[in-house]
Amino acid sequence: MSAIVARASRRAARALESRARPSRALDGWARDGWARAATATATATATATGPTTRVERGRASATSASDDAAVGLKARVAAALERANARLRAIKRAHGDRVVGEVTVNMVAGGMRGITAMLYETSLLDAEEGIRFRGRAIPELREKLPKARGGEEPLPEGIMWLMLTGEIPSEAQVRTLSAELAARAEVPKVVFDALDALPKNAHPMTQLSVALMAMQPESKFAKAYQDGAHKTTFWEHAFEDSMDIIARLPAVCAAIYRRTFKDGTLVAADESLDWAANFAHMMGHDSEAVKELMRLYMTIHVDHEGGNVSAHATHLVGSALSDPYLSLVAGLNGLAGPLHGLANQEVLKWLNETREKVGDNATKEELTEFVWATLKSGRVVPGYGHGVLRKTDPRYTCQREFALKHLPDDPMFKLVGKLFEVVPGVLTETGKVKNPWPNVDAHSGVLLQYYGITEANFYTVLFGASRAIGVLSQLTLSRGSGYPIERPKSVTSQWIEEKFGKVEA
Ligand code: NMX
Ligand code: MLT
Repeated sequence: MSAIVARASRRAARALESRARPSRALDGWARDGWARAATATATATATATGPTTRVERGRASATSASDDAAVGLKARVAAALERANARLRAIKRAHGDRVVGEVTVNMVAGGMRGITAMLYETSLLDAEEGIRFRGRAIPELREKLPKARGGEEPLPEGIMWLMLTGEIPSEAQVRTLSAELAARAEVPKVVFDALDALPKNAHPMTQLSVALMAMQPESKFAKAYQDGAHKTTFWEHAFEDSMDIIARLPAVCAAIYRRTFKDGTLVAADESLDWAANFAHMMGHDSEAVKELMRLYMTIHVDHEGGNVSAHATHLVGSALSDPYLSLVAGLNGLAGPLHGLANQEVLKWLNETREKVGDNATKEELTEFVWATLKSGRVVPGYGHGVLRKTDPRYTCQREFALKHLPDDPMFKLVGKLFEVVPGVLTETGKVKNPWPNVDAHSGVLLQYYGITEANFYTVLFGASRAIGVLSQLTLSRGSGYPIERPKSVTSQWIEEKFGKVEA
């Protein structure tokens, strides 16, 4: 057993122990039988699967089932990869030469919209129905994924397991994963030093990017590559880095929050909490309601198939065998754009602007006029429209359901509801907007501000922490399936004219 595995195993064992110990405030997180269930699952999964396949044999030689709390998930990923790779080989044999779609000049010149051009297994977006994670829609996942004790929202650890393996995890499996993440959560000091070197007014997304880059020298993937690792083991190193990154994100993001918007003091992790609840706790928000919101938020933002800017950028950079730190930062820098993830920040600002201008009892006519004024000033209406979706985003709908249950009388929530009645009509009237309906960002800020997370500039960091789970899961699978370096062809406008005929300008 390597020193790294031994160290991780000792930390995992300590984390499991601390969960087995009765704690002050468990906030719904199961106390009894915790360690027993986690250990039993890790052992049972490893035994049931057995190191029978090529990928698994590689895994089994690197770790030992009895002392690595992550083995449950890693073994399932190995088995899932073995199945997926066999299927992909068969698909290529049977359908490799089939035509998927046509590419027009408008598509080439129009942001590649509508071009089907990549494999991405963790989720798939349907223009009418919205996102499905491994074939399962959000309402089904809210019902079936494990929850915190006493909680009603799914734990993000569950969707991570699902994306990596294609399987709905048991409660015990999710808790094993949660324990493993807690065991890896220690953030190296260099991250805080790097953050301290930045001005406090650096945008939180810039801070997140810098913090992750400060951790990059620890990349196990980069080290393994330099040490000459065989390509069939790349996924394991990507998995290890991904686990480390996801484990540390709550502490890193909370530190950014507290140094930017609070007094800079850090709140210690509470190891009795699940990943999302601990995130809220370290930010300094401790109500059970805010923890439930974080669980839901972190689950629904996790992935949106492969073509969105953050997923695609991560995927593209990863295809050059850049390690998961480098790849994720590429994706997060894309998420920081106002047409992508930063839209959640822009929505809250725009809602506040709307409220200041028209008040809480605005008529539909007054709101319509305000929306037109936004458009006429050359800006977009943030939170509306989409590159693929052609209906209301189910992530908007599930946040609305949460609001109806927990904050039905909040004036900002009511404003969001009223805008839903006027914005689609206005956008349709422009004659050019292909999807006039709200997307995920139209709602998220209103829920966060209700629970005291009013700092809009931080919202994209929350989106990014969740998105990391999805894009790093796919990155691990991509390395496990040996996807090649991504390199589409580009052309010049002169090439188009030479091919189809010269035109008068
Ligand atoms: N407000 C004003 N104009 C819009 C909007 C909107 N919400 N949505 C689309 N348009 C315009 C768009 O700018 C384009 O105008 P032009 O031809 O003058 O350049 C025209 O309508 C056609 O665009 P579409 O094909 O409908 O949309 P596209 O696929 O190019 O862009 C978005 C998709 C999401 C970038 C776009 O709808 C938008 O800018 N929305 C507002 C920002 C936003 O909410 N982004 C978050 C997306 C979700 N996420 O989290 O990433
Ligand atoms: C996302 O969650 O990534 C956004 O909805 C943008 C997209 O899918 O293009």
